Amino acid sequence: YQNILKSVLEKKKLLAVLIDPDKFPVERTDSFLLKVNASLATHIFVGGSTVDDFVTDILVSEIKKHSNLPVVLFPGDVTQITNKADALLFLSLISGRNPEYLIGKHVQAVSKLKGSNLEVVPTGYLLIEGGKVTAVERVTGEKPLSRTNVQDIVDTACAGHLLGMKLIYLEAGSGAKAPLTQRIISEVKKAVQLPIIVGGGIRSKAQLDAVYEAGADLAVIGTAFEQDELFFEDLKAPSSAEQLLKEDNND
Ligand code: 1GP
Repeated sequence: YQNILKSVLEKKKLLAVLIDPDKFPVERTDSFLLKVNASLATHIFVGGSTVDDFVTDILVSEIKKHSNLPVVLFPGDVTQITNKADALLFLSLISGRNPEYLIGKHVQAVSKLKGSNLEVVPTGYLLIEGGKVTAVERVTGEKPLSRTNVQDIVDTACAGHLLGMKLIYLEAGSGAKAPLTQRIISEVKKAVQLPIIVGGGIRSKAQLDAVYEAGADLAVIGTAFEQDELFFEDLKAPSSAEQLLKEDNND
């Protein structure tokens, strides 16, 4: 969390590649992680809405063999908690009213977290209309917030802040038709003095830049990489020679 805060202060944008253990064949880890490591990615998020027991544990061990990026759990359920990751987004679905996803799963998680080294980061999670019914909606039974009622989104994020959440995650849902609008992101950013995570439906460099420009501190991309690894080419980290040239030009 301190690293995220530092990046926000330095105005450095962060990018998480989301790997869903339910969809990702573990044999692909090696080649996939080569591309992740050469890209602008700063974090690896691991999680999904429906994942079989122990699958996350095996996948995180494998990821750790092939990348030094921090691995952050983004769990759909308690079964996805593994001590092998670095941190856990302790997500509370504050856009919904289902007690299970506001506090119930968290109580269940406590026995799993005892003695664990995971850094637990309380995160206010807001599901917002993404143009289709998403897995989060199916699993939690919760309707997303309306895209057009921006004040409701802002008030929900502010309430999360007042409750002590350390991150706000604005979620359009995996595979959303379009990313969240710049207006939603910028209004939340203005109102809440916390790092803002934005995910769902980001499929191009232009969309990623728009999300950052609006105020997202950390963007999450899953589906676009799952469907086409060539997308990593658009998000390649500059080589050290290119980086030096850029810095010289800025001087
Ligand atoms: C989903 O925000 C993430 O929880 C990523 O969404 O799969 O659409 O990139 P995509």
